[in-house]
Amino acid sequence: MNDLVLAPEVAEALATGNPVVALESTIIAHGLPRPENLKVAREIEATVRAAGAVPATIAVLGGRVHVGLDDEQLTRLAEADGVAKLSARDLAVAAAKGVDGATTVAATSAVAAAAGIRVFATGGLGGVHRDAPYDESADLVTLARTPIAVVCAGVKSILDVGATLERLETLGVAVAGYRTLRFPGFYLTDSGFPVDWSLDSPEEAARAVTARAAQGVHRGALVVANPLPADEQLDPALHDRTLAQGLAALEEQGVTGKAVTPFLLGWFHEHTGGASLEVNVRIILRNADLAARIAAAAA
Ligand code: PSU
Ligand code: MN
Repeated sequence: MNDLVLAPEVAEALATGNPVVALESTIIAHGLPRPENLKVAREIEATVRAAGAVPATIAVLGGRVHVGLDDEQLTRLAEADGVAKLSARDLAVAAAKGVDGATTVAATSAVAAAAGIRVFATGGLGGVHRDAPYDESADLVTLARTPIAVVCAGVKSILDVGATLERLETLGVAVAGYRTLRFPGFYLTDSGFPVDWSLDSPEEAARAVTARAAQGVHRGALVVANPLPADEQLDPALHDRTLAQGLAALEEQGVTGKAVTPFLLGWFHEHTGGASLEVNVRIILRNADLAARIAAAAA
């Protein structure tokens, strides 16, 4: 067995074939401001439970990879300073160093699949950034080789969405809209790009999850892109203005590498009078609910 620390409830659900939903921790430690982050982390877990699945928030504590956290561990992650942002490639070094770290979509999906979890909920995927020098999230290549269904609101709208969709196609990551043929734009309902498929119920999405395993052909992820209703999205004019200013500030302040995404999300949260935070929380809770329904239907 892998050296993963499974919470008792998660181990029990996996052993008995009950539904489990993996949740990432970078959202908590780096994507949302304190103190809302802890409140939201608890709400996400409660949402998964209410829809009939066991939540498994994934994070690294003292170097060990945890699948499912208790409230004390969740609090530590949300409140501690110096929690590292860990992609899949960082997990082994983090173990050697014995550090605390939050897992990105890449790390979370890799750990979840290793633990036997088939469904994962997040906010928005990483992807290809808009500006040179070239910056592409490891979320994309990791999803290419990780058999998991990821429920998200598309890719973050701070990215080059068209380029990211092209990369997902090249990498062989399956993409379907949830009840839509428009690819969602995270804060925005519609990114402006179409998708080839829609999955129209939790049961249909669950059939895709089980068919992939039964076929044994495609090793990559299935992205289930769940848009916000149009009346709940961030005002598109406010979005575009804030993004333009955030990208300019990024360059001015010389922010690069893995600090880019947290910087831009923080920029939105500070410059939209709380509106982007509210939208971000709604996105995550809606995705947690849908993921739990898919996991329950697949169980
Ligand atoms: N979605 C959110 N908030 C986040 C992220 C996604 O609503 O904070 C995180 C995810 O963990 C994702 C990461 O994997 O941002 C992408 O970071 P990067 O672009 O450095 O790969
Ligand atoms: Mn990057």
